[in-house]
Amino acid sequence: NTVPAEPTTPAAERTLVLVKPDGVRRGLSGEVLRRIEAKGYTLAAVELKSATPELLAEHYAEHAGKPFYGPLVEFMLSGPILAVVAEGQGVIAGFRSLAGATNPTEAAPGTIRGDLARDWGLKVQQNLVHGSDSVESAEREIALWFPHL
Ligand code: IDP
Repeated sequence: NTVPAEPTTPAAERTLVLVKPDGVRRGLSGEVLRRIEAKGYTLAAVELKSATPELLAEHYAEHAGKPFYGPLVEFMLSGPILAVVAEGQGVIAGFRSLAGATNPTEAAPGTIRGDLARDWGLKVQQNLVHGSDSVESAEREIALWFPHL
């Protein structure tokens, strides 16, 4: 990466990225980290984790009661997850652009989901990654996945 002309602000924006169990299983963790770094964001924390039902209940509280909630939790418990804190100005929206649309069939080519995920005919979209959607969610989710940060 080219060094920016001016130093970036110290209190840069942060987001929580998860490489979901499908991504880790398919050996795509490195590819996701590569795209985050190639875009110019900084990796502030990277840790392989196992989710718990309690953690997921908090992480996905907004989806409780939706038809895909049960399958979503089951999927997120199906294997290790790579939890990442990425940092940089605009990283919350920027990572969501890198990730692409939630539905991998609709996600644009060039995006993580558009290039690397597909519809497997399952009850839950296995779309490789999660990225926080606002400053409030990012701070809440980082505290959940990285309580020591
Ligand atoms: P996002 O991950 O793109 O922010 P959310 O709406 O927060 O999307 O949904 C959380 C996750 O739940 C999605 O990434 C996907 O794995 C799953 N999901 C969301 N909507 C559906 C759906 O309509 N059918 C199946 N799975 C879904």
